[in-house]
Amino acid sequence: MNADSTGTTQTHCPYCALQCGMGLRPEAGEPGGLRVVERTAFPVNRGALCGKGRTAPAVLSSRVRLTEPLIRRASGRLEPATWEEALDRVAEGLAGTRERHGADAVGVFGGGGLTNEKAYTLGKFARLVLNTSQIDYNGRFCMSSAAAAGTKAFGVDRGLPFPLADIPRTGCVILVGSNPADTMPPALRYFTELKENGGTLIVIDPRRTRTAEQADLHLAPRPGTDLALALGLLHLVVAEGRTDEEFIAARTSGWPEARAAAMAHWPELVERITGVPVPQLRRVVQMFCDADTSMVLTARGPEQQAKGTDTVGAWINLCLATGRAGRPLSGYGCLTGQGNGQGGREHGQKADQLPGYRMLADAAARAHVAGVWGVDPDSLPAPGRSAYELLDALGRDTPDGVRALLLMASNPVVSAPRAAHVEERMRSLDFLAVCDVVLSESALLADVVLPVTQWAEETGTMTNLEGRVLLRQQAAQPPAECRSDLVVMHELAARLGWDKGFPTDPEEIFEELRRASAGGKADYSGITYRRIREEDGVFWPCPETPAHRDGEASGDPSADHSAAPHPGTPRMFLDRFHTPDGRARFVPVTHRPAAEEPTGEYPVLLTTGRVLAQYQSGAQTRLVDELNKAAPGPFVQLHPQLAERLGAVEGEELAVISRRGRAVAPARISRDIRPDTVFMPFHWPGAGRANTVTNPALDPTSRMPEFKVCAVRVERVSAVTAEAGLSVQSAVSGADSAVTHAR
Ligand SMILES: Nc1nc2c(c(=O)[nH]1)N[C@H]1C(S)=C(S)[C@@H](COP(=O)(O)OP(=O)(O)OC[C@H]3O[C@@H](n4cnc5c(=O)[nH]c(N)nc54)[C@H](O)[C@@H]3O)O[C@H]1N2
Ligand SMILES: Nc1nc2c(c(=O)[nH]1)N[C@H]1C(S)=C(S)[C@@H](COP(=O)(O)OP(=O)(O)OC[C@H]3O[C@@H](n4cnc5c(=O)[nH]c(N)nc54)[C@H](O)[C@@H]3O)O[C@H]1N2
Ligand code: SF4
Ligand SMILES: [Mo]
Repeated sequence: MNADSTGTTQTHCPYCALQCGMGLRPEAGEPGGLRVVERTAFPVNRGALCGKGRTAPAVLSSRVRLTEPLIRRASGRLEPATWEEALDRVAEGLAGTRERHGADAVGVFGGGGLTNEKAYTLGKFARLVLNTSQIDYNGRFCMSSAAAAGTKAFGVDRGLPFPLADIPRTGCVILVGSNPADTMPPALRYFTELKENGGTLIVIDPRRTRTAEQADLHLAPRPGTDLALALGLLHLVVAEGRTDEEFIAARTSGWPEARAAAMAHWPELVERITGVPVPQLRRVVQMFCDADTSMVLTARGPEQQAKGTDTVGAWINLCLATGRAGRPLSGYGCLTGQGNGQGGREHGQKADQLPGYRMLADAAARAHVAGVWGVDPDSLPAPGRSAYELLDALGRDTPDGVRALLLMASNPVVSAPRAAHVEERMRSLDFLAVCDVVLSESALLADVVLPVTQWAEETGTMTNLEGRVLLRQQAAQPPAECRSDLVVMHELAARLGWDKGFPTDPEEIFEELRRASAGGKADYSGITYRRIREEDGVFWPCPETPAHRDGEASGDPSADHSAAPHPGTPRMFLDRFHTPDGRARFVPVTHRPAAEEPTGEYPVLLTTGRVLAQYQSGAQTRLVDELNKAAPGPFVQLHPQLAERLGAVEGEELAVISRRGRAVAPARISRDIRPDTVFMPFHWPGAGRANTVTNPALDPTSRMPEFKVCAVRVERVSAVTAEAGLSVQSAVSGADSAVTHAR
């Protein structure tokens, strides 16, 4: 296949957006028949892997892996079937719904873990074969707020506009709601090197995480108040004369309005809203502005809020006002999450987008992509609903209801907000088809389940959190009855009247993607599989230079071979931003409360997130013994003060109850969290499913749900007393001082 002389294939981890490089070598007796070998030459992780990456081959040979198609029979059970029968059934299910209720009654839900080739093909499949507008994907739950804010301010959304390797060389980094010690362990090195080089690290998180432990300064705001915090910092920047007027005049627009909005956020007011004392706010401004260069990096903490777009906008404003953007070693970046969190949002599985980060509502974009696809631009559907809105519309018996769904690479029964409602919507579908590698909680609801090949069994490109396009290379043979998502789409397209246009060879698809993306914001046209192999990845935008194209494709002697291929763009915005006038745009924003604030009935805040040893809905990592030992199940992290008021002891079952439902998990008592807040990881289904409780309130721009804050009541399962609810109130009133001064 792709192995070198030692039998090792260079590839990448199946999980997060760091996309750590690894080598895989066949070896009998190893889990999955593959030994994981260090790939020290790959610059992002230099050989380091976290436990999830190291154990990933075990999922290849897991006993509970799907190895044959399943169809729900008259018995009501999922039973084995042939591929022919299963594909016929899916084609019938989708086409039948369309005939009865129209094209928009058929929905598609994709995933940010899909390769670029798959994400591209899925978007094309939805728009052409199904002709539906109803496609979106789980990336909406991930980085859509940062994407929206980045697009507003800079004119383009690339998570990090610089390589991770720049981090240790800057002067100060503010890490907002990001816990790389658990979510991207090999990347923690960049922050420890920053400190070794004399730089400072500030972490903003309502919990004292393992990342916060590394910080020179840790701020623990109330969940959902990051917008006020950023505005308060900008107020101080202005008040203390730390703005960079030259930069503002030369490279930005909209400062007066943004400045006026920030000035309404007095430090004392911000202290009241966030619980962060004014001296700490001043200290942040000092550390950030004293450094010659500095960065703000956000992750899901501030982004997964019903005001996530404005919140990220406020942090970007802070960078712009202080001249910390569009300059070497300074800037704003978002640490994207899923394996292809970046590429997955660029090539057309998002409700409003076409490949190359073109917009579906833009006539010129439609014309370009329709040209590549060989169809009439008018035949392309309009933009559709966002992820939660799509899930909420499933099975609805209304003219705009979505009655059949093709689900590829997501497990919303565990990972969507207000999950019991989403599960109920999925159960009421006329037809559900799921492509997965395991029988996930969502696949269990399906009428047809198609078993697909996994990362190490197939080739395709991924774009990591730096915008670096990478090549995952096939290193193993899949089980006989597993097929690639690309084959599934090819076969379904053929059954639905599209003999052409849906190839199964990833490189052939990538060649088409290059053309479709050419001239778009995320321009991949200068990138080839060969270049990625030779250069350890290529950063987009990377347009194809004419001479390069002619010379390569035709060997035409008249072509100008002196022009080198475009080198790719590791660092963006150094000369100009991606807006029409080249200036970054300040966006005026003001603070507003979370969609749910604490009340007498629901006096505590719930926030949710991740633990080191489990990945997302856990569908894959819950199959690995080593990971289950490290993280066996859900828990409720709470402060001793809150535990004492509840009378709760370590390990006892607690119920966390919101207006949407109730989750039960053991108490984990810790001083590392604010007393007014509890934390639950969201990796498990069943009684401990955190998303039973979470709030689907959406950000008006990004349509991101508010995973990071909702109001709850916490009760002991064994001894629910009327008193408990009351005494919790007094526990939370002293919350700010307890967490900010405890250490
Ligand atoms: N082990 C592991 N690693 C992963 C994943 C995984 O599931 N498991 N998933 C991958 C994916 S898809 C993603 S998106 C990334 C996510 O990576 P991160 O964003 O680092 O992960 P989270 O745990 O969701 O949230 C980060 C922190 O935000 C804090 N937080 C909660 N509420 C607030 C708030 O209101 N304000 C602020 N400032 N902080 C808050 C939480 O306490 C948490 O420590 O991780 C990727 N890596
Ligand atoms: N409460 C709360 N909820 C959250 C979050 C939070 O912080 N708090 N975070 C949100 C975020 S950031 C994210 S990204 C989502 C993620 O949540 P999900 O979308 O549920 O993500 P995964 O668990 O990775 O689901 C991927 C599924 O696809 C399968 N799969 C893997 N690779 C492939 C492939 O190549 N093809 C196919 N067909 N299937 C494949 C896996 O086996 C798995 O079943 O969760 C969101 N939910
Ligand atoms: S940090 Fe992310 S990419 Fe790297 S090994 Fe762990 S899960 Fe895989
Ligand atoms: Mo994510």
